[in-house]
Amino acid sequence: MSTLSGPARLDTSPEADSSLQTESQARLLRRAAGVQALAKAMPANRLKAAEHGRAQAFEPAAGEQLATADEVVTASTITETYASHKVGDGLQETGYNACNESLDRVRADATGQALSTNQGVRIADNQNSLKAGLRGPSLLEDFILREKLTHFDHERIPERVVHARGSGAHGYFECYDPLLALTQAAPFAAAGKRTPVFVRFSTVAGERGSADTVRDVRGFAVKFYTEDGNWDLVGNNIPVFFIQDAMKFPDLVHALKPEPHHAMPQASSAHDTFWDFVSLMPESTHMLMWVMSDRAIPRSYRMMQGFGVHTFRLVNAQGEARLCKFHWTPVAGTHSLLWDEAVKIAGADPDFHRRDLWEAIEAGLHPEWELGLQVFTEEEAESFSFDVLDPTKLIPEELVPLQPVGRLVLTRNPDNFFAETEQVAFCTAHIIPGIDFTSDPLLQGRIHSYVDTQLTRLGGPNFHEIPINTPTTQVHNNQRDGMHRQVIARGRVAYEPNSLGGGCPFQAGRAGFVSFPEPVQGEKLRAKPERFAEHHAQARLFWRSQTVVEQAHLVAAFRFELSRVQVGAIRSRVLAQLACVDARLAAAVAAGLGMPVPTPAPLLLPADGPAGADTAASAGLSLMARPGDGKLAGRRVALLSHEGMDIAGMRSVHAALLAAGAVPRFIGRRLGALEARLDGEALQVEVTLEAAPSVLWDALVLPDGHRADGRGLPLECQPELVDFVRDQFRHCKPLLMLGDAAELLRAAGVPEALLDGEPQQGLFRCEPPSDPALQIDADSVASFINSLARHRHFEREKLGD
Ligand code: HDE
Repeated sequence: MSTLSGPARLDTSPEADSSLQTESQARLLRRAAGVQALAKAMPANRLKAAEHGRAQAFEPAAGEQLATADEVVTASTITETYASHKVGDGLQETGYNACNESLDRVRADATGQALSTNQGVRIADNQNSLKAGLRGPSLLEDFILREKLTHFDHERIPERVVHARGSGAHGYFECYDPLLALTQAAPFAAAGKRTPVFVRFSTVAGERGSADTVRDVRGFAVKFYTEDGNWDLVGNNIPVFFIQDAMKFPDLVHALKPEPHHAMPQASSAHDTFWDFVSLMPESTHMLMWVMSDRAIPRSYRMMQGFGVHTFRLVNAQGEARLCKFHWTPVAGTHSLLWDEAVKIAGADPDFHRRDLWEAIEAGLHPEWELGLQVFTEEEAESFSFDVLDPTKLIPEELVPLQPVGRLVLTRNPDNFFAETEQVAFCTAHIIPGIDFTSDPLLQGRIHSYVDTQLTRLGGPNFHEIPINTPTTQVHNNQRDGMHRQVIARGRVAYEPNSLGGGCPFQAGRAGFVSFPEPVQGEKLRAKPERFAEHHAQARLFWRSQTVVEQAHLVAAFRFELSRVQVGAIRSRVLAQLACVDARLAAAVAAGLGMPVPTPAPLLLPADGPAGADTAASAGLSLMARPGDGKLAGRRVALLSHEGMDIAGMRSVHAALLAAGAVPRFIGRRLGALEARLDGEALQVEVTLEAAPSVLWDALVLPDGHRADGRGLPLECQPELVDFVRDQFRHCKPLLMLGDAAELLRAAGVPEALLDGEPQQGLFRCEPPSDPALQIDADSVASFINSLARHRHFEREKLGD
């Protein structure tokens, strides 16, 4: 007791004055005795022996935990039962971390509340700084102004070095059937089990304020808050990557980002440094095919696939492992924009994808994906012509079919973009029992990089305590201190093993995360496996699996990007890579650039070597393979409205679209009521043509009625209307005419038949009922709705252009 204050023993003699023996002295002594007994019960570290030997890897021992019956015997302060409004009543459950409660613990609402400073002092005047006299200088002592400005000055944090632009939402993952034979991962434990998730979609290259619809890979990151801790599946909407080794990631990103001397171009790969790099990295060719395809300009986050990219490992409770690829398939189907549309949307609504996601969720149209697994053994992997550790390769579904295992549903928008979407920290190192890594050299580098980047971005090692990042399961360890620490850890024990804290927190042993004991052998060296040297077979597989329309878009995208490249030799080098993929592809791109097709690039593996693809074509690689559930959820339809139109007809189409789940809007030259012609009923125009130009709509309805607006100007003489219709048609969108709109269509250059003489698809005409009291032709409206569900009528495009 030489360093403890208080009495060394209680005086129990009859003559002792009990009033001098305070309750806390008694408690102090009781605890000293209890702690002594606790420490004595651990005469040695019994676990030490179990730290050694191979068996430890399979059956790690649980830590030793000593129970004490006396609640005074803790490693904490003796005074903790002192109660106040601030410190609480000290009666908190032992072994409990209050920071792991739901987000409600930090959700703030100001309804009915006055303004205050961050110290809780109520602010009398939020309009004026403190001045010496009405026209005098501001005073340094104005702590209210200074606090406000200081906080404002530091409001920004560094944006993500890649994937800076993104949008997130809450939801759940629901398991179809237990997968216990495959994995002990908590989300797959029982049929119908729901695990909360937070999902963030993103673009890669652009800065935080860049446009949503640029050509780019999209991030698809899912954080599962499981009872075994957080599991992050940090994937993309493309199943392969540009490079095979983490060593090349900074080079790739430096080549892709705006060029360092003049910081251009923003959010675009169409520039010299990107193509310089990738044309010297033939392993990028497969990913380039995906990025130049319409996958890189999705219509909506809700309409794109997601992939874990790397091969992961699933481990069951018996320690048996299988290899696995993760796939998210959108229930709404895979749909994309056209390039011309994407470029125009970037100006008309840079938040196009963010808005679409937010509005769908707010409207209760919960975006949904099905999770599918490709599960295979190490032996099966050996039989493939490519290496499953090579992230530039996918596994065709013909080789390993997709096994549907559950669904992801997004049901709730964040309360606050910064607190949740910006501060969420995804990390490939966040895995849980049942999931494990493979030695994919790209994945291995990522395991380091994601935690590391948060140290700068979120300001220190305690980013896991930011509410959106805290697991819903309990967190207890001996990590302490650091910037912005939130948890107030009780007591003096911050090490393990210990006896003073009864051994707690103790190592969990077999109940904790046990790494799969993958046999690893070999020399320490910097090189790649031989099979990584094949670079073109799966690029060819992708090309062959695309429809004619998709191939045409791919060629156009290569042409556009390379036409922005200023150094001819770089263009030529890309063509040499494409020539290794497919002669027709290379010739088409070369023709667009006015260049000859160069000699194919040298192959590292002989052409008669392993095919790399194991199949000639793979249907699932086409966007058209997944048209979706045919629902209109959130599809935007413009009902062009002008003075003198047949309002009743438009209203009935509006009602049918609403009933089908679409978002119909009356759009016109100006807002407000339209004068009614036939039924005398006024109709309100909700959106103006300039606020929401043609590209922001999935389909168009033209009304019946006067062919001129209120000013008497024929519709076909109004350039904005003509442009609107032309873009709808050019972007292959369905068009419904109530009555005759021949003049307007002619002015917009809409031909009556396709080039091959086939009738136009996606153009619907509906005769107005002879009696205005009758309903509009329901069949035509239904055909229009079906066509909208199908998304686009690509047969309108001049193929091969
Ligand atoms: Fe990332 N990546 N990445 N990445 N990545 C980041 O982490 C990195 C890679 C992906 O919504 C960063 O928190 C390295 C592949 C997504 O917050 C950073 C390598 C795939 C997101 C980082 C890769 C991805 C990121 C930037 C090669 C698809 C956004 C901010 C070894 C499977 C997550 C951050 C979100 C973000 C590093 C390659 C997907 C710097 C070193 C392959 C979806 O740590």
